[in-house]
Formats: sequence, C-alpha cells, structure tokens
Amino acid sequence: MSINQDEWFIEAYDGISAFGLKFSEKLYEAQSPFQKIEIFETPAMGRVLILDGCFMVAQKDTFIYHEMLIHPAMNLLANPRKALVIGGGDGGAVTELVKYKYLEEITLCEIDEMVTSSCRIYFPEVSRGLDDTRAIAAFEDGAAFVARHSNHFDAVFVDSTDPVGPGKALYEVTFYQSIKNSLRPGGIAVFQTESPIFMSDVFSETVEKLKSVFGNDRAIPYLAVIPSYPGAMWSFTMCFNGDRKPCIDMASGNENVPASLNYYNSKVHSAAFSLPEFVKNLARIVD
Ligand code: AG3
Repeated sequence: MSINQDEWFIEAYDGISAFGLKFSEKLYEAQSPFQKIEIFETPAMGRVLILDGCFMVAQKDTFIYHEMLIHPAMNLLANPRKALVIGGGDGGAVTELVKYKYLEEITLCEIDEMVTSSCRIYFPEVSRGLDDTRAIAAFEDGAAFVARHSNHFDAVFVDSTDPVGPGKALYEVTFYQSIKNSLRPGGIAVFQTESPIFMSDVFSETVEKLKSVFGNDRAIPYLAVIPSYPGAMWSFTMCFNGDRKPCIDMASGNENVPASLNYYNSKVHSAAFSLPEFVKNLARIVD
C-alpha cells in the first residue's frame, strides 16, 4: 500500500520511526507563541490534536491516558482536597478530576492558552471539566507557578509534552523539587514519563531524577497502552511526599473511584504497577 503524504499526518520520532493516520480533513492550524497546533479529523482514531508534530490527544484513546494519569493516585489518596494539573491544556486531566466530588480546588496551569481555547472548540467532551465551578485555569509557566506554592496540594499531575520546546522545563530537577515542596505531607505527584521503548533514555533519566528528589523507593513507574503515542507502551511515575503507599496490592485503596470509567479499575491498577523486567532495569528497580 502506498501512502499519499498529503492525506496523512505522520509523527516521526527521532527521524527513524513513525506513526501515522490518514485524515479526512484538517480542521485547525495555528502557530501559538509556544508551538504549532494542528487538529485533524481521522477515520481511524477520530479527531486528533497535534502539538509541534506530536500526537497529544486522539478521541479514540484519550480516555486511557487521562484515566491512567489521574485515577491510580486518586485511589491511593485519603481525603484529597486540592489538585493541580501542570500542562494538560486540553482539559482531559481536569475532566477526570472533577469526577471526585470531595475535591474542593482543581487548578490547571497551562503555558499555552491557545491549546485550551482550540480544544474547547474541537474537543468539548475532553475539556468540559474546565467548566466545573471548582476548576481554575492559570495560563502561565508551570515551573514558575509551582515554585510559588508550598505545602498546598494533595495531588499534582504533570501532563507534559516531550522534553523539547515548552515542555523542556518540566524535566528539570529544580522543577521536581518545587513539585515536592508544593505537596502537603502524604501528597502524591504523578508525571507522564514517556515511552520505555522509544524514549528509554528519557524514561530512565527522568525516573532517576525523581528518585533523587522524592527518595529511592518513592518514585514508582507504572504502564498503560496508548496506541497513538510512539511505542504505544507508555509510562507514568508516581511519587510520594512521605511514606510510600502499597501500589500493587490495593488494600489501602479508598474505593472512591468514580463508577463510569472506561479503562481504570482496581485490577488494572495492580497490573499497571507490575513491571516487565526491561522496564524494571531501565528504572533500576530491584524487588
Ligand atoms: N501528553 C503528552 C504525552 C506525550 C506524547 N508524545 C508524543 N506523541 N511524542 C498529552 C497531553 C494530553 N493531555
């Protein structure tokens, strides 16, 4: 089969691998002060949001990414009141958080307001959590924002892009220290930490940096399958400001997970933290 490049969007990774989707229409294209934003309609995955040439949201699998970013930590937290999402301008992470009625304050800190305004138009079902009365949006640099907060959040979710362009600052040790400092005792931070297959160096280095800040046994990676991201096997890393909770056995889970989810449940939770040998090696985890 031949591919007519005028009808396909292809994300090339490192110039040596690619994932592509045929599109029926290009709905939006803009250059924001930070990045190029594109939105396509595709027969295979529905609408897709592309930032600087990389898949961010695909209607067909976005629930997997956002549920797995948010619910594992929320299930482990006792009594969280305040949550922060850094990045995540599409609103998908906030939309998962508003499902927790006991959260009082849900802040989104996104550097690029144009991502949010375009997603509100083209992905209303993803961004609708932003309309919740508890949701507050701050359009500014996430590293600067978090550095101004201390002992404030119960949960922080870093929904970053790859470590290039505007996302680069979200992979620095000083940023990780500010995140730890912004957490209340017992708080949890979750970072999207890229593909252990195609971005194995970034994964490995990021987990190492997180361990150096949170403690060796307090930065725990877990996995989910996100078909529209390079390598599909995708990682997140959960970090504890205080004692590490038992991640795999759910004995301490608060059982408060919303009923209407499409991916996450307590067995998926345990499976996600059960790591393949090569991932344990990349994260230097010894059982
Ligand atoms: N967060 C971005 C994950 C990185 C994807 N990388 C890539 N396609 N090269 C997605 C934002 C969703 N809220």
